[in-house]
Amino acid sequence: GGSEGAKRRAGQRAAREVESGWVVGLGTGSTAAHAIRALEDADVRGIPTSYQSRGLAIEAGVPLTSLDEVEGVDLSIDGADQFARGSGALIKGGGGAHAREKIIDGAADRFLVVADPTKATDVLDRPVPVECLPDARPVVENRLRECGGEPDLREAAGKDGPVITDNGNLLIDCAFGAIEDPGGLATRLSAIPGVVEHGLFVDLADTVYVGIEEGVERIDY
Ligand code: DER
Repeated sequence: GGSEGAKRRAGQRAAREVESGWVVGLGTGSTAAHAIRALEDADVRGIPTSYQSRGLAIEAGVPLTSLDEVEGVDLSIDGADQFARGSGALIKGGGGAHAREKIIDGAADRFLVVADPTKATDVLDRPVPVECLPDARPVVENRLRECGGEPDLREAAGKDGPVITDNGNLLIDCAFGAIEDPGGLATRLSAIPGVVEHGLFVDLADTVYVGIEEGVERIDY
């Protein structure tokens, strides 16, 4: 979705918040990619959240590190599939990287979301990606239905069969319609045995940068 110019403006604006010597979480997706490229000459170490963001960081010459080599994460920059304007709650996982993203985004002192205007909404209503241990899929799908969802196994492109995540698990996109209580649903999804991680990011985003026609809108939470 969203125009590439809007994504670029949001990503580049977020990258300007990075200071020398910082450890930066490198989000996944086409919007976060602009932030990674903008860090090309910065004196930072990046922690990637996927093979995709790792490859982009290597291309950009951003030195890589990992959680067990640093004291903490100063800032994380990541995209979103949807964000609720009022609360800053997110749906992430369109790129299948939300398990590692939530670890890094949650560990960061500040978590900046970068988005184009198509991601903004009043009420989250996109399907929620759920990463699931492969053998648990039947029981996870049943529990997702009990939560009022319609589970849909994410089929791969360029490979027969389902998508396999960077962690070796399956992805289930679960439609719930309008999600009036993201926090309550997030708690229920986290309690399902076999669920590795879901794409509801509640109370995590500190700032959202939205690339708009004439610049970048900043929303602080
Ligand atoms: O997977 C994710 O959560 C990504 O951040 C993502 O879905 C946003 O991707 P985009 O910036 O390419 O729209």
